Amino acid sequence: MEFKSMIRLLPMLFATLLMVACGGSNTKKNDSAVVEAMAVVPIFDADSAYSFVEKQVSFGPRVPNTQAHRNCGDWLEAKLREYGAEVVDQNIELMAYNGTKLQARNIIAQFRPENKKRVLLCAHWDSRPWADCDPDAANHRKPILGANDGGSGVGVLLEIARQMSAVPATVGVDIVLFDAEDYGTHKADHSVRHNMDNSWALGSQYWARIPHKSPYNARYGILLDMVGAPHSTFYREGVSQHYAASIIDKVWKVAADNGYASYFINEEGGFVTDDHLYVNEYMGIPCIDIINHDKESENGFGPYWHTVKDDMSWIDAATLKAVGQTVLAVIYNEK
Ligand code: AHN
Ligand code: ZN
Repeated sequence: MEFKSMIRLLPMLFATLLMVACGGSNTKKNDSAVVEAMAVVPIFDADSAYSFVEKQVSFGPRVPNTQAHRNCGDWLEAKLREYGAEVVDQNIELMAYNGTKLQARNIIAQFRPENKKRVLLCAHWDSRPWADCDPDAANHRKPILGANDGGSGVGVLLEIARQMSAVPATVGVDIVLFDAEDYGTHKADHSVRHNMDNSWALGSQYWARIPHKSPYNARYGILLDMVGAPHSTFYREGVSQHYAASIIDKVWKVAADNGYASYFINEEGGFVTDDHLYVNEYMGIPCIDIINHDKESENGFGPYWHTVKDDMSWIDAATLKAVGQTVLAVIYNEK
């Protein structure tokens, strides 16, 4: 046998050996069925994910129409190409609720684009133009760094991309980084005519109407939003529960099996208007939102949320690990 094809067989061999090693009480006769049930899941490197969050934050606030936003977008695309994805972007002008024209960019990274069996992973990469929840009113018109709100989900997805470049998953994966999620109504603008829920998630609203490929399909989607705060708690978010309860079941079970039940709480949380809403509503693809719900905080997301404090001090590698390892296990178990 050629050495190259040996290497390709190694994961399977390893899985078989594992079965032999731990199979004392296993009475199954059908070895191939047993091997099939075992997926080799890469080890998510939380320090690497952390550094990807740090890198995004180093550009400054990634607010549409700013140089930091353009620079970070270029870096994200280059990184995803480096990890072997076929990357396309949607450069679009989106109208914010206040009439501002946003030069926005959805970044779509396709792994194994020829594969019909696909899973969608997504996060928003922009950061909010205003710290309108800051305790200090002097900050209410300042942009946020968005280490957790934006940076964390993208950081986890970049590390998953890096892992897929080393050992591809069986299914095709699309990593979609949405722009202009966080340009929703400023708290002080509550009386404006445009104060409505669809002022948020502009990039995903666009993509869900006009995807990069038509028709677009995926078995399901997983959105990551605010997945880096220490001791985060992820509940069964309402929109996800409504459209994609079985996907929550699957992901929360994998999390528990991997020892992350203290993060993934098997109880209902509130409804959140987020990028997944439009993937569910417009595309009909069941999509869940893994989003930190902080029951103790006033706004429900955490004391840093939409404040100038959303910096690296709110990023904990242990939380990135819990989320990243869980999502990796979910996609590497797709056949
Ligand atoms: C609303 O506050 C309406 N939705 C929260 C979505 C969001 C904002 N995620 C991150 N920042
Ligand atoms: Zn936000």
